[in-house]
Amino acid sequence: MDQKKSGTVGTQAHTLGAGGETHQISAEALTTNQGTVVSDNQNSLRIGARGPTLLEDFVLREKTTHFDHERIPERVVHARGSAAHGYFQVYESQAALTRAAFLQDPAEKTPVFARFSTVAGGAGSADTVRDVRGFAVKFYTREGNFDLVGNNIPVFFVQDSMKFPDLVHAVKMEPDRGFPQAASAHDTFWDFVSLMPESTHMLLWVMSDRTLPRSLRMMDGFGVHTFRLVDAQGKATFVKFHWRPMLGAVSLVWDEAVKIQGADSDFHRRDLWEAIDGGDFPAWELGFQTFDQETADSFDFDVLDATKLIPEEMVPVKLVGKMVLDRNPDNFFAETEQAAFHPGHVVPGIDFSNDPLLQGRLFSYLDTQLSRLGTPNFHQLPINRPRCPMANFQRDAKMQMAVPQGRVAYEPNSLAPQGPREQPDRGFTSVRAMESGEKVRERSKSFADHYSQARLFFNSMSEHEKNHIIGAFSFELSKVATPAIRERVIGHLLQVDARLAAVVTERLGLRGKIAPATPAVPPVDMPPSPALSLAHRAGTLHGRKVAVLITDGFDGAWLTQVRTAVTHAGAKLVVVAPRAGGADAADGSHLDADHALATAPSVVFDAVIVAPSAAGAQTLAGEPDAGNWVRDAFRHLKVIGHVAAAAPLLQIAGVAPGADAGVVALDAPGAMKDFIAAAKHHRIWAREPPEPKFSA
Ligand code: HDE
Repeated sequence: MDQKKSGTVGTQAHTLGAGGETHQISAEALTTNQGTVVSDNQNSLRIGARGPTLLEDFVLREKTTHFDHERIPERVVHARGSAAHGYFQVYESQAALTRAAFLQDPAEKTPVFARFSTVAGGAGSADTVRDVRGFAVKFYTREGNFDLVGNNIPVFFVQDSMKFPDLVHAVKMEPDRGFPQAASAHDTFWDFVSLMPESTHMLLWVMSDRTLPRSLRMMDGFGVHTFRLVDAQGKATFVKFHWRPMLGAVSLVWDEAVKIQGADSDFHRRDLWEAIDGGDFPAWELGFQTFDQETADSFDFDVLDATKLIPEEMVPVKLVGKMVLDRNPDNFFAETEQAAFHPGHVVPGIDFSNDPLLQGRLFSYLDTQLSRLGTPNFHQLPINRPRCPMANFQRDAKMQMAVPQGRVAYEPNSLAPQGPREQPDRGFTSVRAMESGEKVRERSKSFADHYSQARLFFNSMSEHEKNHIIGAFSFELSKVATPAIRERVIGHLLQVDARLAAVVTERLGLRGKIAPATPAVPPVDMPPSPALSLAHRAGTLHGRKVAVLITDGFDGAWLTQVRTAVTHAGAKLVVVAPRAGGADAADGSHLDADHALATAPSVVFDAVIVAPSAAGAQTLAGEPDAGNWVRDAFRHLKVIGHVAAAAPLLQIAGVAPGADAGVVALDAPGAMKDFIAAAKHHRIWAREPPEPKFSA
């Protein structure tokens, strides 16, 4: 086709919206950034069709220059992230605790933008790596933006902000070789944490199922630090923030997470996007753990220490409101990438504590925006802009989008009586607090107990959760090449739990006696906190994906019933067939497939149904992809429903019909109910070997 002609057909243009901020696709002329209409977007300007290109070609140079600068530095941590818009609504007024505007009126919907992330990997890294997840929410309240910049784990690796760059350097790719990407299983990470006893509690969490969430929609969130809520009279109450997913909190198993990295490295991003796109809006409840100074003083630990949590059994979590994410971003870069979160973005009614980690963060997040977004005017980007009036005398700086009027850019002034003025009554006021002491670089003695809560966490886990922690330590330390580092970690584990330390030692094949680490203060045994275990959360199929594997000759009427049952339980039925085009039912009708078998291994589903025809099952029994589909579903403890005709395929996969409560024959009437009931539990834990000898 003639290149020149094809370029002029159906050209679309981006036009600047009225406020200059929105770009809408319209069928108008394609222009340069200066508005000059472009006649040819296919060919650069040259002397003769085969001659040299001219420097004069301002269209080419503008387009190329803009393209060359499309990338901005990725976040130094939390680079890989996915986000969505939504709203928050409080259940009832929290005026008794806080004057924060968005926590007063149950009828008021406060817009939010929530970004979830991994910590260690780069922007293009895989979603299902073992890592802490960021859980950052920007509330666009009518009294300013409040950013709750939390994680999916309630504690942190280090107590003082001074250690954060070291932690991050240790976990990121090793600087000489540039690997491993998005992984803590390497020497520098374990070297650092083994020398930081305060990391032990967090390590227990990181080696647990918490760092392998099934979905961003199915994980908890925590504000981590102690904050303050402040009422209209200035009275402050300490608070820990919690987010509880309405879809339940569930995790992947390790082998599954690893295989998903190959099958779909965008697994979490796609899952969040598709759920919202399909109208299945994820939601979380916001919880407060509130307490006063006297209660704080009664604890054996310090509430200013971010390596400690407050067990819910000691201070219950009160659910105060709900966040619903109901809209995907229009543009990943403009919104998700340019969103600038900062724990220092607070509103009247919310204040900080002296947690030294939080105090350091209050500096870091503003500073990082200057290098990432390049200007102190980052608040003018649409995603960061407050949705309430904003006025002050800050002026100029790079990429100034506003055109302030008048000659007054200072305060006090008498020349602009209508200009913005401070508001002693309704403005943000810090909690009045008496602070005194010597100027020191010193860690409080109240931060010295590094093992009691690590023990608490381990002792609060169910058996399978404990085994997963043991498996993860064994796996990660097996990838550490320096024996002294492994032994130092085991020294800490000996202070946590004897079996944990012994099994990890054995799995690593370490010989000789390893000395326990010397605690700075003797650990205390706290009563277990069942709330820390995910095993006690109620099961549901809501938001889950159930895959059905069919072949030509499948039973169409039966499949319709299966779809009804699965949909009724709140899940989505996904049809997988040997070919992308789908399969013909026994009655001659045709069903399109959602995926071809080779592109949709069972790891990306929550439960599976094997429903080929007898002939189809014979053929599939000879296909490695099909065998792996069933074998992996079984290995990953998923509930497997099957028709009688599936027997040859089950046999190849080593799955005996009726092997356990999670292998459900679906031919009998009413059997679908059993399948749904079993699948709600997500995994058949009884199927898992109690203490695998070598594998994770
Ligand atoms: Fe962050 N952290 N952090 N962090 N953090 C950043 O800010 C930092 C910490 C968290 O989706 C950076 O804009 C310091 C704890 C989330 O955009 C940076 C310290 C918690 C996100 C930064 C911490 C977090 C970040 C990188 C120790 C849980 C992603 C880019 C004092 C409570 C937010 C950026 C998003 C991002 C600094 C520790 C959560 C460099 C100095 C503890 C969810 O400013």
